[in-house]
Amino acid sequence: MTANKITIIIPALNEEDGIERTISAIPRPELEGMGYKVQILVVDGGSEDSTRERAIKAGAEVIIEPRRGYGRAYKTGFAHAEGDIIATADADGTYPVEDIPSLVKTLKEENLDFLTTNRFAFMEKGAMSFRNKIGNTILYLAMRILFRLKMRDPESGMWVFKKNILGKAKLGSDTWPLSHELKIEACYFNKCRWKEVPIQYKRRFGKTKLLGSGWKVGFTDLFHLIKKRMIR
Ligand SMILES: Nc1nc2c(ncn2[C@@H]2O[C@H](COP(=O)(O)OP(=O)(O)OP(=O)(O)O)[C@@H](O)[C@H]2O)c(=O)[nH]1
Ligand SMILES: [Mg+2]
Repeated sequence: MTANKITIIIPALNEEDGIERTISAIPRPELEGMGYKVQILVVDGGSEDSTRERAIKAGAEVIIEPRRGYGRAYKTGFAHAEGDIIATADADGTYPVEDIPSLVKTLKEENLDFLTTNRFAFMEKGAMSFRNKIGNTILYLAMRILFRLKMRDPESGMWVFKKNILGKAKLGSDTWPLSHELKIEACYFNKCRWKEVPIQYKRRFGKTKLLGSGWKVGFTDLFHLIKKRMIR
């Protein structure tokens, strides 16, 4: 592990519409000015469009993870991350990657281990469907009841954290539940110092990569939360 290095992990599957804009919005000079070396790591799930070429052109390092799944992509990204701090975002332009420097400052100044984000704070109209808002609210209540974690947005995909928290995290999910599983592992089982901060959330570029119906994904997430409470 290198000191003062930040790795920004971006999972991507056929995101040629958003990948370049996402990478170029990362304020690399500002992070370097703060004393960080910057590794931008795109974990490509075998895209069949120009995602990889565009990511390289925009200055990212690309690794290919042909095994499908959002969680699988992150676990592979974690294994290749060189930084002592990790930040994450989707490749679709929805998350405010320009806020990474201020999020890193909050992590450091408040001596936190894990920082997660709340997309409901400043959400652009049309950025999340009504159905997904309902689903996410049910998951928020489940997280609160089952794990006593008051996180408004347990499925948010933008996190900034110290890499060393991964050492004790048992991450079983290869798919969407990885997002809340990481938070549960860090904040509930390993009692790390955490905070949820409000962010802007924008409409995505390109098509969603959620497979199947949103309800199916929601029920899988809820079932995973309940199972995680019973068996770790
Ligand atoms: N490597 C890899 N990346 C994936 C896979 N599935 C999704 N992704 C990426 O993970 C991120 C999250 O997927 P999204 O489709 O944006 O899911 P979401 O943010 O819940 O929903 P929308 O943004 O509203 O579509 C995106 O950058 C996807 O390209 C996969 O199987 N492999
Ligand atoms: Mg997205």
